[in-house]
Amino acid sequence: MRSFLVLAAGGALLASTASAQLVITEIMQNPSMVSDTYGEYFEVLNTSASDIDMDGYIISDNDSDSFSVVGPLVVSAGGRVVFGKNADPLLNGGVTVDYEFGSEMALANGADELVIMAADSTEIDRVEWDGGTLFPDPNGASMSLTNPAADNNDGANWFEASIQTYGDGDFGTPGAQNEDVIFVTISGAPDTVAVGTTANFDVTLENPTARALTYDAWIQATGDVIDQTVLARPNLTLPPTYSVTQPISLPVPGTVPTGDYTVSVNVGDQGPNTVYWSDSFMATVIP
Ligand SMILES: [Ca+2]
Ligand SMILES: [Ca+2]
Ligand SMILES: [Ca+2]
Ligand SMILES: [Ca+2]
Repeated sequence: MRSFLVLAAGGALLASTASAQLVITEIMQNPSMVSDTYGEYFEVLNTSASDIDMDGYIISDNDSDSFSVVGPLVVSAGGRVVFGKNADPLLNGGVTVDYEFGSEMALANGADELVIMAADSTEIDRVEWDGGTLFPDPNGASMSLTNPAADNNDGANWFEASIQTYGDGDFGTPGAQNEDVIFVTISGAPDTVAVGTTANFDVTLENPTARALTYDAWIQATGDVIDQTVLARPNLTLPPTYSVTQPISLPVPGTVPTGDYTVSVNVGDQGPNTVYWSDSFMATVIP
């Protein structure tokens, strides 16, 4: 079974970005399937633990583009909203837009800025991209922030989207987690394992994106009296568009209590035990 959990904005990140609250995480300044006057969008993530109503917030650039959000526009805790030039998915390349800004803002393909201010003009977030010097300079793909906790006004923390999750063919993830994703698939898992033998199965890890991804991988065995990591591979780097299948042989010594176990293959951040993607199977340990 292929499965992944979209949890990248989970507890660990929330804790480290308590003051950031709203973060610009994706900018489509240069769509190619439709004209820029229809297809531009940007995405805002709420990294706080509370819902935020952006009613009255001001979005601007450094010169003449500016609009005030006419709400309510509630960004749920850990959730995202998409601001788009045009809200009609039949015209904008298939983007689901939460808020249409229309002619009040344009996202230049070269250097331009996005600034979010609260209704009292307190600056909340700012991205100043540069048309390719430090930032990506895509055409038909969004600029995507690597990690909501990273400084999003540093071009090194942005990459060009390389997967297509919406609409007509441009690359981007409007309204969804930016594209870090690793598919975890277990195959050949046993239903029963006798003590004194090994549990044998295959684990396939696939990085479908166009850039290298580094996460911890570990295998967890959970039963009535046991919940422990049985194999760990910290800081595993998967190259771009890469898939690897690894045979696993877990010894089941005679000291292991018989009974039902869940064996999970997890990928994420092992320190706080944050699982981003996983697959699992159940097996019965028999005498
Ligand atoms: Ca364009
Ligand atoms: Ca602008
Ligand atoms: Ca543009
Ligand atoms: Ca996104």
